[in-house]
Amino acid sequence: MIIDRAEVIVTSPDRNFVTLKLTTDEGHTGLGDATLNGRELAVVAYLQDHVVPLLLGRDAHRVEDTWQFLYRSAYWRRGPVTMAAIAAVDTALWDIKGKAAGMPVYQLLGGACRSGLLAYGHASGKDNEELFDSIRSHQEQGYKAIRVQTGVPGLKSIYGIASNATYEAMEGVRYDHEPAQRGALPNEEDWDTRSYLRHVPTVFEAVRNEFGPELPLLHDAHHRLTPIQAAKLGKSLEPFDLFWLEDVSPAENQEALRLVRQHTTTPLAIGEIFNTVWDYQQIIREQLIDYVRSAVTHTGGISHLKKVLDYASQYQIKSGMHGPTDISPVGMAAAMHLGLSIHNFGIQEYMQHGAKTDQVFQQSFTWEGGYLHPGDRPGLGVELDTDEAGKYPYVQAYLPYNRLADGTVHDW
Ligand code: EZ4
Ligand code: CO
Repeated sequence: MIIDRAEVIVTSPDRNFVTLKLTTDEGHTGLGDATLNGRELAVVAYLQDHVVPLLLGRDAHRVEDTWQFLYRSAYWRRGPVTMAAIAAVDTALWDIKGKAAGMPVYQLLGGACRSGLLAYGHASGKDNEELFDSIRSHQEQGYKAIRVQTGVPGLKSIYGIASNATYEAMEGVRYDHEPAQRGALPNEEDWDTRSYLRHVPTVFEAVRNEFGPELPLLHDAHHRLTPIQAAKLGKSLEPFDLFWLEDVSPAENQEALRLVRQHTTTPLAIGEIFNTVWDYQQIIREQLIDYVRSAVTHTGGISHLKKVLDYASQYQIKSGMHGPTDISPVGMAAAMHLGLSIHNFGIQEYMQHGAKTDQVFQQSFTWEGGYLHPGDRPGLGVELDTDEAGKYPYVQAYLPYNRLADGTVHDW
């Protein structure tokens, strides 16, 4: 079975998505997600100019060999652009293999280890009152685990608060769960670590008082703290029994987490911006984290993320795959097939896509009682409607960035 067509499809129904579509001489098609939020066109060029010409004529069944060929023959290894491009090829080949075998991808990965995937959603509010409403509305939608983000007194606009979102979809509809803003320049947000560290524990105390001890709660510090500040936050949140605390410090400094770990038993999740097992080598080996946050889309595809998670499993570290709106329905499906088939699944992030996105991508997954399942269609279970996709051309969009009160650029 030979790859005889490879197309890179860019569409922006509610936000930008980059999708690789491979077609074989036997007529099977496969999809892979290559969306890199705010830098989408770099991956398009990498795929179109340098990868597509190498795929034509290759044996579509050789998933691992194609991965190794693309990774090693480039000579320049790793990095988000390269690894998103390789991920898209890998995912599309798994999709094709599933269709050729007449089986959903999770069956090819060893079969289901559970009946569904516990998922968490994003509740947020400018203040506690708005937050509580958002938590209740997530519970009504079935969510059994909830991420909590709030505004901080004195700061105008910070990451993760839906009601602050200024993102306008093409027809003027606010798209709540989306930090990227359409426009020629990134938005500027503000940040003050001391106010944040004082405020967050009061929010979790209020949430526990209102919702009780059972509800699994998560929080994302989004890379903004130094190691000692991160340690302090983990310690101050211990009474509120978090499911995890995410991205407490800029994760490229793997050793920083040793210091955090010495001070707190709050479980740590990291890795949404990582792209290979090498980014995790030390923190897995030294057991400095509890959850691996990588998405299939940004970590070399199903083949490579499975290796990361198998390695993590030796240390009782579990999956917590990234699932924001910038992971396309194809990337989400890939995550669900992988999550269903590994033993060390932890939790899946699940933010719902917009209605137009769901028209462009026809999907087979189910969402019931707080659990996701990828469905049983052969392959990934996602098809892309190219006519629908064609209605929504790429729109420039950037993630915001932070400045401190004195004007210094800070981690966003
Ligand atoms: O900021 O996906 O845990 N989720 C996150 C996300 C990221 C965006 C960046 O594109 O941190 O909201
Ligand atoms: Co995050």
